[in-house]
Amino acid sequence: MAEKTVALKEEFLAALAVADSMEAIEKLRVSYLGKNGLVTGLMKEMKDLSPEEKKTFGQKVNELKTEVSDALSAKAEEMKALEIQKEIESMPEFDVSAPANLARGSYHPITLVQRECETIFKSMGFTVEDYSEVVTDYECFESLNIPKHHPARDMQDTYYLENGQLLKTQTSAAQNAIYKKYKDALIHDGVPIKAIFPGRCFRNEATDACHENTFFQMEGVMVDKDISISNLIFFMKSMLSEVFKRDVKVRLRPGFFPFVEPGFELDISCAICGGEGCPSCKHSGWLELCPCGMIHPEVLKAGGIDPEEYTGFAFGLGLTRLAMMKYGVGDIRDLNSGSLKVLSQFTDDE
Ligand code: FA5
Repeated sequence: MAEKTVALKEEFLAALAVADSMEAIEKLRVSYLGKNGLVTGLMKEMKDLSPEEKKTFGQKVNELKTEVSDALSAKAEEMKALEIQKEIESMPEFDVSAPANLARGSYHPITLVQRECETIFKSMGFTVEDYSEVVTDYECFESLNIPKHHPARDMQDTYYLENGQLLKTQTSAAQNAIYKKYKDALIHDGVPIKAIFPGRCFRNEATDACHENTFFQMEGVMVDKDISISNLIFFMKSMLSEVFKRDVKVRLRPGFFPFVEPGFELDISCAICGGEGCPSCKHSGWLELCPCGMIHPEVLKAGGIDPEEYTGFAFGLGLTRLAMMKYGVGDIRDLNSGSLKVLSQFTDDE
């Protein structure tokens, strides 16, 4: 009879070794330890044995019962751990160090272009100035030779605050403050004024593919003795060639701005259509990008600088339009849309 328990144990261990699920283990438990199970069946066979044999065999069967039960429990634990492991492995990858479940952020294309221009101008000795978005009428117009009721104001309608201040229509609004900030160094130490001031501008006007009511400009001024139009053209061409990484086709045509004399419109060949004509360039093949000119004597005077002794140039680069040209954005409104689908395409690896 003892051999029977050994044989049954071997048979059970073989079956247990191939059991690969909780269900299979449960089936084994029922077929060995259940009411009609194989181990229980051995117990039933004891009734025909002598009392002595009953004792020895009973012990063996009890041992077998305990071994089977322990082995089943151990295998069930092992199987549970395996199933948990499988579940963990089937979960999506998780990186504890990753920031919240958000797509990677990116710089706005206007920020990218602005930084690029700043780097270029800094390398040419210009300082980068920051200036307020809310300005006075004097800063935005009067100091720029645009008195009240001057028709030039019609082209730059804006948003006025109740206290008479306004949202600046042009970065030129900072010119007067810059001249006053640096005039002493110019006059007493002979340090030329070379500054750029990027900023957000606002105009109350209808929007279309190349006009927004909120857009960015970057103003630049240089004042010293003997500054001429040649200096202006040199700086403009150097900057645009650096930004576009190629020789850029530009054209200068006369332009009127009360704060420069002479004044020019600097246009660049439309990069969207290659100069063929499209809605972005109003079908002209050219995009008005950077009005500029020689600073008007009245503007220098208002800044505390003697126009008999000093001359200078100023330009007002349309940063938003420059970003459109550089990145091939056909509609200016996409840049203010806040659409991540559009804006995330311009990420650089800074
Ligand atoms: C001016 O704002 C002058 N202050 C520029 C200037 C500075 C001239 C210094 C001379 C000397 P204008 O209104 O043309 O000029 O605007 C300058 C540039 O800003 C335009 O060429 C264009 O690129 C951009 N711009 C103007 N209005 C808008 C608009 N509504 N949406 C997008 N860009 C605009």
